[in-house]
Amino acid sequence: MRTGLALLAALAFAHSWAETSQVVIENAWIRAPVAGQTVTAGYCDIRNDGDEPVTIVGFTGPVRVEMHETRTEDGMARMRPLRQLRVAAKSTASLAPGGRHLMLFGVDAEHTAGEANALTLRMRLASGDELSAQFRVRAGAGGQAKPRKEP
Ligand SMILES: [Cu+2]
Repeated sequence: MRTGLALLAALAFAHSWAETSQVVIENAWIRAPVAGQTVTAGYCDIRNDGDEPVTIVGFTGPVRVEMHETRTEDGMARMRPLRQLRVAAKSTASLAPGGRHLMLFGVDAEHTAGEANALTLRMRLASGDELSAQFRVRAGAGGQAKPRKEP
C-alpha cells in the first residue's frame, strides 16, 4: 500500500514535470495602457515542443486576465472570451494584435512603472500545471501609445 502511494505520487510528479517542461512562452509583452485607461492587451507565443497537444485554460496575475479572440462579424471586429486554447504538438500558438490576445483589467501605473517594467503572469494548463512568464510593458506597435480600440 505504502509503495503504491509512493509510486502514484512519483507518476503524478513525472507527468507534471513533463507537461510544463515541453511548453515555452516567448515574446511576451503587454501594451502600455493609454493614459487614463486601466484595460489593455497582452500578447505572447506559446510553443509546444512536446509530442502531445496541450490545452491552455487561463492566465492569472496581479490583475484580472482573460483570454480573448477577435472575430470579424458583419464587417466589425468583435472580441469574445476564449475558454480554452489548444496548442498542437510541435507547434506554436500566437497571441498577437488583431487576433487572439490576453485582456488585462485594472492595470495601473504601479504595474507598468518601475525597474522591471514587466508583469508576471501565470499560464494554467488543463493538466493543472502552471507556467509563469514575464510580460514586458511596451508602447503600441507604432512606438507611441495612442487611443485605439483594443486589441
Ligand atoms: Cu480583448
